[in-house]
Amino acid sequence: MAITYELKKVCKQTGARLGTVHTPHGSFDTPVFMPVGTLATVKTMSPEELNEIGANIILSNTYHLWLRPGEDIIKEAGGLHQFMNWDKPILTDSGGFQVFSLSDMREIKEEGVHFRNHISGAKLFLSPEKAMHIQNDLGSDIMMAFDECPPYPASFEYMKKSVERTSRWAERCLAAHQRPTEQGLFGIVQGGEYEELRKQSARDLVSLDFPGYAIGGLSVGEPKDVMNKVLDFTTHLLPDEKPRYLMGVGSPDSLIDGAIRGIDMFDCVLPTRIARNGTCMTSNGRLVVRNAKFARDFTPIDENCDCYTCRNYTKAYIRHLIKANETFGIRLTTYHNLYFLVKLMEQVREAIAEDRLGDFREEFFERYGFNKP
Ligand code: PRF
Ligand code: ZN
Repeated sequence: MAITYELKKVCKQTGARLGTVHTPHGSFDTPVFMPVGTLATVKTMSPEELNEIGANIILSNTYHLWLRPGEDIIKEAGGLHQFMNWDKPILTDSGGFQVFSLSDMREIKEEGVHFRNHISGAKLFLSPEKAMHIQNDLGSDIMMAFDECPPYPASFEYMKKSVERTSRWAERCLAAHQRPTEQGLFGIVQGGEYEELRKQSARDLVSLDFPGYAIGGLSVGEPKDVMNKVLDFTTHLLPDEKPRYLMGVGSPDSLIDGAIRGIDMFDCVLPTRIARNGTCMTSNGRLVVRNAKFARDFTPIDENCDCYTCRNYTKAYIRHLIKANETFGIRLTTYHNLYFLVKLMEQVREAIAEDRLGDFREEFFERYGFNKP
């Protein structure tokens, strides 16, 4: 099996899991946050910098790499790891979600999804078989099944049909997967906010025995308490001996609340995206470094951070760079935000090891400002 999960400890205070996932390109400890490298690069960061930050797995996207440069070129380069010079684990999303979020004019059929290229407008078709073929060519350590992520809110009737189709697609993904000993394929549980449908989806997928499971269809516009409720009734439907991945979630509070609900893996564009418009995550909450009030602030973004950015540069300087459209500015904020989340997950793992993640949550939320009305 390409992917194995080792459960090391469960936090007595919260039920959060401490574990390690083993892949053909090495292991990573969980709970983990995966930086997003959509187009075979985590925007503005070199692999050396990602290593220095402490990132041990990154995510990339089937859909984007299929459109450019094309999976054939990446295969010819020796696979995605070689192509982008990253030798640690890579997870690729299947393209399902990206088709639904980037493309208007799409038609969902049993065989797959017809849609238009979000760049050129050309007609395209993606199916479970095609998504597997592309991910096999990319050579990622963890591949994702081709699923449908319906918008929020969706009716029970629509969601039921969608969940059943996603289960049939999952079966087709397993059948089409050509390299099961080199690459692990994760199933994706859907079902929106409906407990009955999450149960049905989990039951279908667990019976197919994937090496890991994702929870999809969350963080699509629903309130936070809906997401937490869905996690409360979904994670325990999944086998304890497999990793669980909450897709597209990366705000600090959701990472902690997800871990408490038994999630092991997370990814999100949030830290890198907000960095590019000058917003930083700090131990005291979000900080917009572009703000005029920092024009003469010669202190670091976060006094409590020991990242490269905070050890060497001031808010006034970073603000100047970003306002002047100097690339170095967004490199500095991107570095800091990724470091912040990677360090946060290290602290979460330490707290689980010491049975005090509940206390850690209280302290973190208080400082970050989540407890304020
Ligand atoms: N499915 C897939 N990728 C995803 C999602 C999903 O539901 C989400 C939902 N937040 C993010 N990325 N395949
Ligand atoms: Zn920093």
